[in-house]
Amino acid sequence: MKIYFCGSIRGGRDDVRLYQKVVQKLQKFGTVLAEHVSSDTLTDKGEGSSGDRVIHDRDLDWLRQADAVVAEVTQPSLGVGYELGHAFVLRKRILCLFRPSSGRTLSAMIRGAADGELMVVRDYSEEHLDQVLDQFFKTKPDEPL
Ligand code: 6K6
Repeated sequence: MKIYFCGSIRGGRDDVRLYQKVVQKLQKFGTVLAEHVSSDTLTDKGEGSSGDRVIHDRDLDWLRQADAVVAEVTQPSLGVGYELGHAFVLRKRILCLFRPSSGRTLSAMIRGAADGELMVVRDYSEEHLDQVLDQFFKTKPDEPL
């Protein structure tokens, strides 16, 4: 199973420690694409040796290859929203993880897209991460969560 992970880069790196935790836990379920999102050294400038076009094309290519997409959506990010829109149109299985304890309100365009089957939005707290991931990956797309 290939899992594409999305998390904020230029939207802000406040949650990078949590992204590392999510990516580490996702490795139990398959190969994680876009592991660099959890990189310690990557700042909110999101600069690498390659240009933005190369990053965009490579990430979309990985997204197309993925069987499932997991996004930590608490920190708002244009890039994550864009990736989720693509994943939705490609009919990928999507899990969006949102922490209400942040005091934020998730975009209606993400929460409103959830159907509980292909696109799932889970409000969670960090201590329940294992349960939320176990439940998503053990459930088949046509079984309600
Ligand atoms: C170089 C080395 C590591 O990272 C870089 C350069 N930046 C990016 N590399 C890879 N993916 C990126 C980069 N910038 C954005 N993305 C993609 O968009 C990721 O897959 C994230 O899920 C999402 C973050 O978007 P912004 O708008 O928060 O940057």
